[in-house]
Amino acid sequence: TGAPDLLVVGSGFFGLTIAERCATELGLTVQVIDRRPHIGGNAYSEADPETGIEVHRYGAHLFHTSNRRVWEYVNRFTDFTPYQHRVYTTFRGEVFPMPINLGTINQFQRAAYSPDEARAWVTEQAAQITHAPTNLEEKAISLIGRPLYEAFIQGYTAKQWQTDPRELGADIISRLPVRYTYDNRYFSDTYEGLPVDGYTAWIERMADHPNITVTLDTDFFDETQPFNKLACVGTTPVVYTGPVDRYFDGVHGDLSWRTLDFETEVLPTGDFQGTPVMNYADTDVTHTRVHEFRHFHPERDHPADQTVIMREFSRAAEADDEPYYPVNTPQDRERLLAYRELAKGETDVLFGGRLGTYQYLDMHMAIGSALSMFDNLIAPHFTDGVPLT
Ligand code: GDU
Repeated sequence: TGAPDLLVVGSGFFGLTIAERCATELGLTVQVIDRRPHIGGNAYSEADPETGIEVHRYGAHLFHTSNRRVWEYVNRFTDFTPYQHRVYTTFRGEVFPMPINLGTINQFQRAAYSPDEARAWVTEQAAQITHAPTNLEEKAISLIGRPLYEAFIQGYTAKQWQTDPRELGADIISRLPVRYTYDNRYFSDTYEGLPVDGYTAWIERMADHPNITVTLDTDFFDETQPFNKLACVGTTPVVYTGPVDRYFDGVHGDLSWRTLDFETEVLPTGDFQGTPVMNYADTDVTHTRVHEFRHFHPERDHPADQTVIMREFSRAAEADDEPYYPVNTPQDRERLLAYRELAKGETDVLFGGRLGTYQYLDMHMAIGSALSMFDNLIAPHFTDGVPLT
């Protein structure tokens, strides 16, 4: 016992990648703490007690990456199924494939456009944006034209972000491909799949090292708890993956986050919607999407006459809510710069992950960025004495 070589605050993918690399590659002792009663952050999943169906408690997590190093790294801890994500969206009582592809366009237009004809139609509809798009709305219209934007993006985005789409970054919509083929795969990455025995088994294997101790229900900001900020910063190197504004007590104002609410239901049918994720584009439907978990694992044995669905609702996060998505308005960006300055001055504390950097990182990006932090900052510090920060 005694002080660990490194304290990691947060047991999501970023924190556990750091912990695992430090323990395995450098032989360091690593203490990981998490405020929640379980490991894995928002990637946590568990079997529904009634049906045994794996439920992603914080919304569907689909693993995909084009980064070979990340893919090889994650394959140390789990095998992956050949799952490929596809999404459909309901708009005015009709189901369309998402992301927008030739099938979506032809169904929407009741047409049989060739790829070139579809492109010409969209270009015509997009012509009103003549300058470089600077926000989500302009970017979307420049990509797909106004009619498709109004049908599939505007309402959904209003429900998900409840922020004027002209205040949102263009990068949010650039996440979605637009294709002039009938390929309706959600992701365009080289590697994709779901962990064969679930997310929690994968995550537990990352933490399963004699040098790694994970302590749950432990809040870094609660001075009565072990490994709290006051006691550790300055004495133990820290990798902090919680919200960056929270670390500095909100001195530059709060950053805005979206949180999600979920309504989970077990239904007496073997198939509720015939697909893993159904989006709802209309604003009179208050949820953004419905997840039906059995469809993520068609290879598993599931009950023939029961299914688990989860309706997802989005709203602004308040102080006690789980932050999910950085909203990143111009005001947020200004505050973030101020927090980054403070973070730079924080000796022996590194900030990482979706919350610690206030960036919309997918799982593979969080893992990739943790591997880089390990290579560029942590390993040089512990092997060659280079200052950590
Ligand atoms: N969007 C729409 N309509 C849609 C889908 C998306 O307007 O039908 C817009 C929204 O503004 C949304 C943005 O496009 O915020 C990006 O869409 P994503 O699907 O990437 O948004 P999410 O972050 O909610 O997606 C999450 C994961 C994705 C993927 C997806 C699966 O972050 O990696 O797993 O769920 O359904």
